[in-house]
Amino acid sequence: MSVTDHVNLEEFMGGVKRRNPGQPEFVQAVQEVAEDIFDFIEDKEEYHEYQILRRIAEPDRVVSFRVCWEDDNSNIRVQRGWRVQNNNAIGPYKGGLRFHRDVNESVLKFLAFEQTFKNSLTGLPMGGAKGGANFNPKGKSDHEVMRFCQSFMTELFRHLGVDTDVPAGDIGVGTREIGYMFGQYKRIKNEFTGVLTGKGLEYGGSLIRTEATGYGAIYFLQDMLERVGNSIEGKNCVISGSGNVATHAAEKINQLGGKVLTMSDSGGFIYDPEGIDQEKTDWIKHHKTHQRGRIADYVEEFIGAVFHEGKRPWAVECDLAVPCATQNELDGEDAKTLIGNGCIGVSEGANMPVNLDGVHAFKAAETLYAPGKAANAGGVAVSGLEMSQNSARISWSEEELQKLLFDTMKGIHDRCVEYGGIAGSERIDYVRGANIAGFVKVADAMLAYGVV
Ligand code: NDP
Ligand code: 2IT
Repeated sequence: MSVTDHVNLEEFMGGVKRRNPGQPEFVQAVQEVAEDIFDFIEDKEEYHEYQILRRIAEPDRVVSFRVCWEDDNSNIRVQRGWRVQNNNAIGPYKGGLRFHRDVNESVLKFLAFEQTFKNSLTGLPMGGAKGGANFNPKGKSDHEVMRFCQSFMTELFRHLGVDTDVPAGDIGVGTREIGYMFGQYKRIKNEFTGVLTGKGLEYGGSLIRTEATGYGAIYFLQDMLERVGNSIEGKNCVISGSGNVATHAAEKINQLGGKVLTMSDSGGFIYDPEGIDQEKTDWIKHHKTHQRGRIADYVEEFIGAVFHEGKRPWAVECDLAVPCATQNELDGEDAKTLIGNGCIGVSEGANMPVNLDGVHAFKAAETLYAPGKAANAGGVAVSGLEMSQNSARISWSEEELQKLLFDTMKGIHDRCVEYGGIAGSERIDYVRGANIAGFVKVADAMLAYGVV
């Protein structure tokens, strides 16, 4: 067989597994995309000849580096940092930075791969990247976090640039960390540019960037429900996580007349039968983001709520589920439990929170199921708008940005509908729609460049 002969899905995935040993998250993300793309490109010779999917599944570059810093007790600490620049066919590399104990190359490669399709779906000119470090911010003082961020940026800066690579936040990286990293970049380069997004409003940040991912995930859920004549009004919703994405998803569910029953963190979940309304959501935001507390403390504050230690919320009866914590937090059994309990809609605020068995279960049950690369793209879309505002040295009003976010999510929904139609049915396969719509733009740009 010559290298240009068509390989089938199994042969392709065999190669991906062989070339990426010990990287299960990356293999999983590629598998989920390849299942749809192989079918789509079957009769499209150019994509085969130019090995487009094979090339997208091989990052342009993976940079890894040592990050040394000194803790408050004068101990020298050593962490590993990475930037995975997956693909820049349609724009500068763009994607978040994650600081979490469990970060490794596999996790960042899967996130950078997903980001490539997600950024393409937004319609904005952004390539895909992700980075981070195996640094655990929990229990660290502000000064420890600052010293870590400065050391991290002292190496990372040489790989960045407004037209090269523009990072942002993700798990464990919020406005505080972006501030420390932006300050260090500015100091090293003697240059004030929009090289990071998610910045504070005082130094070039965009209004509604903080809210964008969670709001966007709920707009997408609303779009899917509206298409079948339904809505969020009066629905019970189960949410996981209690960080940036989860709290803003909860806020939007409340605004649209739904009821939020659960939130979680790595310690367990809280169930509040009265509903986590706006006031309670504000308390969680403050407690988790500013006081850096635990979700378990909620039950001390709000009577009637129960904390389930070490558990995830998927067995709570609901109409809608919005996983907003981390990858593989909802498996096939959880999906079946949700379906059995009458859940009709799932929107992924997190990246790849549902494992492959779960994806297959939702597809088989005809659940309205939106994959993260479509549903959580509102965050990076507003990051793209932050880049535009920084380049033009202007700032748009909240009203303008809210409308842009709303319209962007609708645009992504409509592109998924365009590519995700199921023959002989009114239904939409949103996973397939997102994978193909995201792929086509990147693939066609790559074809235009020839072999590079
Ligand atoms: P935050 O750091 O603000 O919050 C993360 C939340 O998830 C916390 O409640 C955290 O609990 C929980 N969590 C993290 N890791 C685990 C784990 N291993 N097991 C159980 N719970 C866990 O992050 P974000 O809200 O920004 O990110 C959440 C998800 O959304 C991620 O998948 C991220 O990639 C995705 N995303 C984020 C975007 C953004 O704009 N921020 C954009 C698009 C997607 P604890 O406090 O105990 O660690
Ligand atoms: O997963 C994601 O899309 C993000 N963490 C946001 C990336 C960004 O560049 O705003």
